[in-house]
Amino acid sequence: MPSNIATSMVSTLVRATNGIQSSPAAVKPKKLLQLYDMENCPYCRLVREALTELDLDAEILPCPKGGERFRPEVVEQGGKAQFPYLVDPNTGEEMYESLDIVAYLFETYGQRKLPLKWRAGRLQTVGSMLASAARLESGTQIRHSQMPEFLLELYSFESSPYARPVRELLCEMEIPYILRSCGRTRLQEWILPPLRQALGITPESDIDNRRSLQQLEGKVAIPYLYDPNTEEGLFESEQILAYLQDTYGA
Ligand SMILES: N[C@@H](CCC(=O)N[C@@H](CS)C(=O)NCC(=O)O)C(=O)O
Repeated sequence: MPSNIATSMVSTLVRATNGIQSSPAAVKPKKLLQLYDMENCPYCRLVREALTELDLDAEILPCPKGGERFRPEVVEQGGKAQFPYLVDPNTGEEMYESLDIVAYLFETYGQRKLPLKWRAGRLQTVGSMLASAARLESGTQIRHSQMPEFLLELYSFESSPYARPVRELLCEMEIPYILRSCGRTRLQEWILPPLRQALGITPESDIDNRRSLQQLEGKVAIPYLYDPNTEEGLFESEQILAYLQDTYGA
């Protein structure tokens, strides 16, 4: 296993059951939520975990250290460079503070009681800091790139060890994208895609993005990147990383 995936797996294990399973929100936002985010920031991770758990999509606006594309927008709108920063065009809410954002998402869209683990939010923050430590500076430092014209789309769930390096690179390159949430809802989804294919298993899913991907590509494997600029659709983290560097690397 390449070391990149091994340390990503450590982050996944540290976060245990967080950011994997979905129980879709009662109400889905009409307009995409916007999240100003830094991939390996422990606070931003908590918000992305909640997005997976509520099955909410969002436009991710990457703000690595030294970033110039989206960081200034946060300072202008909110008054300081602090991440995560959520903008909800549906309600006009704009907010800092990861745990406030998580509570807001559960209340506004989940329309259910905040799960106990999120009420012990400080513990989640400590756990997320440990997960960040495993990835050192990955996904936090700027890497210059060309800006795509149209938003890329990444099918991902937060704790996927393979999707993480893709999100890190998108963040470093300051490439904005639509995060298509693809949490798991069925036991069969825990079987890795190659084995599923070998056994002829096609898991049912309650998740719209998983069902769309199955229809579009005939299988579900995470991560999956769709680039409307080139009309390329790619599975396999290694291939997606190479594609992003070749297509948008400065
Ligand atoms: N209490 C805040 C803490 C957020 C925070 O400290 N974020 C760091 C990144 S991990 C930050 O914005 N640092 C400033 C910067 O990166 O410029 C929360 O939970 O959202």
